[in-house]
Amino acid sequence: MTAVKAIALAASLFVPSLAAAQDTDAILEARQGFMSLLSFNMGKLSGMAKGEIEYDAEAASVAASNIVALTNYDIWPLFVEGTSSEDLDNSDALPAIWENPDDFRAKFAALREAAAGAPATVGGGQEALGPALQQLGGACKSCHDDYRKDD
Ligand code: ASC
Repeated sequence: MTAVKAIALAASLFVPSLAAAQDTDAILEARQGFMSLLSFNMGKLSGMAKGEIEYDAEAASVAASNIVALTNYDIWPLFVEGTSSEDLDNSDALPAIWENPDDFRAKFAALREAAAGAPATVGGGQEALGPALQQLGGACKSCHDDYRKDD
């Protein structure tokens, strides 16, 4: 092995622990896209709850089912170390996520539990939306309070 190769190999051993610069953009894009999908479906439900969107039982159930599907997505690979709000300007993910990974995962699991019954509930009439949204929004907020940087 030449000295140059040895140095390159030694250097490469340090790289895998951090997201490569090239990957970071893709990770953030996917992570923020995931959050946008959650928010988009929450927005449908809250629009109907407020009367800004006409209530439609089927559309409400679809939005809630989409939230269920999203909560079954394994988001942990999107939370790669080196992508916190202290590492990147365009990240709102607080470093606390990586300091308390079990709690972070438990809070996402709580959203999954809150969402589980929602498709049936929100199909039951416009008045069912408020309580369902309180449950879902409460789970969103409890995680954001600890792990998302304030705007
Ligand atoms: C949403 C959304 C959030 C949560 C949060 C709940 O619809 O985009 O981030 O609900 O506002 O408190």
